[in-house]
Amino acid sequence: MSPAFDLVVRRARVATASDCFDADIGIVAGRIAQLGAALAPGLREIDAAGRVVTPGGVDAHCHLDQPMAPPVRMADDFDTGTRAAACGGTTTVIPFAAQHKGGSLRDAVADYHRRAEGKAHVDYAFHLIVSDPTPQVLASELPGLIAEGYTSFKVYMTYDDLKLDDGQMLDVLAVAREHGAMAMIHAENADAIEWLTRRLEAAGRTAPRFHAASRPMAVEREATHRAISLAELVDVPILIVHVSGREAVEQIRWARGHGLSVFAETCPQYLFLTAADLGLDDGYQGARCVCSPPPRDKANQQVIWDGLADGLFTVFSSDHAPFRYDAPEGKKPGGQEVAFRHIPNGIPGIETRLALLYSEGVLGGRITLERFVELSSTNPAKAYGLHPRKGTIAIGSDADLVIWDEREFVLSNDQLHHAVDYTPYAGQTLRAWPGMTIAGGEVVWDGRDFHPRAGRGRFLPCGAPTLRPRPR
Ligand code: DUC
Ligand code: ZN
Ligand code: ZN
Repeated sequence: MSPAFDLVVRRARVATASDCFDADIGIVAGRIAQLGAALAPGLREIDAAGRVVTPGGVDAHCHLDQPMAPPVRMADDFDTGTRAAACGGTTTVIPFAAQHKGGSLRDAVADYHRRAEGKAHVDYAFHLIVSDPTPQVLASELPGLIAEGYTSFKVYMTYDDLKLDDGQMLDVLAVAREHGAMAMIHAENADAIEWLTRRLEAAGRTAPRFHAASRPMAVEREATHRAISLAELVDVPILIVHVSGREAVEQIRWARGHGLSVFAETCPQYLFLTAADLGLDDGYQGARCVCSPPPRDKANQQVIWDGLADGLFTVFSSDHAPFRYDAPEGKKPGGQEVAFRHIPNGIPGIETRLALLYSEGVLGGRITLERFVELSSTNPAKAYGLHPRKGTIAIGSDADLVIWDEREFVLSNDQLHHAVDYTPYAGQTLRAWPGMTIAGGEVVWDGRDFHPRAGRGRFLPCGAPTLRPRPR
């Protein structure tokens, strides 16, 4: 008799967003076919030996091979980026197909498919970035793409080449409402940043550490409140991405208190880094941690932890934006140590996201295991229309699983699989790491080695968001 399953993961301590229970997991054709005690034999058997097994992570905010203005280039493409994702326990990524001002959104999507095709090691979907909402984009391209499975898009309130004004924001939010898409908002006030940056530059303050001074919390707070107000006018849910600290958190709590559907995302840099990581003097090393919004201080880290624990945050993403430090296409554009306004924004984190949150959040006693799963896998899958195929351990879901090894070690960049020459978290003591990652029923990471199969990762068209606002 042939085995009942292709693979059985035995003696798992299964964790979902709602429960933890002991079970064997039977897998057939890349999907979970059965959960139960003493399942029939599989062609292959893996003994979890009572270790925690979570759904594979869904990293709903990462940037891979996103076109940049030369000489700057992202270090990770779909090969190295999804390799790193898999080794860190993430089995679904959602990077961004970005429209250029003056360009077509459809062309951006076609170009991004070419960049991903045949390279991804884990499944992927695309968010759109809308930077030029022309009448054609609003009336035709965006609604058409939403209907085809690109059901979320990001808009920026800062960055000259991406930012929308308030009228344009209202226009795209109206499209999100009419066609049931999720709007993700980068909330920082562009004019205020420009004004502060010019003042700093006039005073000769151009070292990386002044990046933080050019984007204080008031800049994020004002834009967060404005985004909330614009969404209220249109009567549409929004998701504020990469929330960095108290001031934006207070705006989101205010909105929720007024019954508005405002979802929120935060990222590891706001839990583990502070503005001091941008430098205490005028040295250039701090360029490694230049990202926007910038990391704040210890007190704000605590505010973010509180929001993760109490339900304020919906989603925990990496905002992986990979640039090499010592490289002319990276943090030293053209080989130069440049003024902070010219440093490419972003830090790597696709591989370390889950282990950081599991170590300090779950094992540090700050959040429950169920909440860890909800923030890092279930909610992102729901927010972007991939649940229940992704984001849970249930019969019929894709067999994307992480078996956790709980052990203490000090992180260094040589352990990682991205193509970046540093991690901002080097030296951090971690208490767990994925001992195995299974994607679509295949072992992609066994705790020591990565098992590549070109083209394993498939493109996932997304459905409508199924996230529901938390009761007040
Ligand atoms: N900020 C962004 O908005 N995106 C990429 C990286 C960053 O720092
Ligand atoms: Zn952003
Ligand atoms: Zn980003």
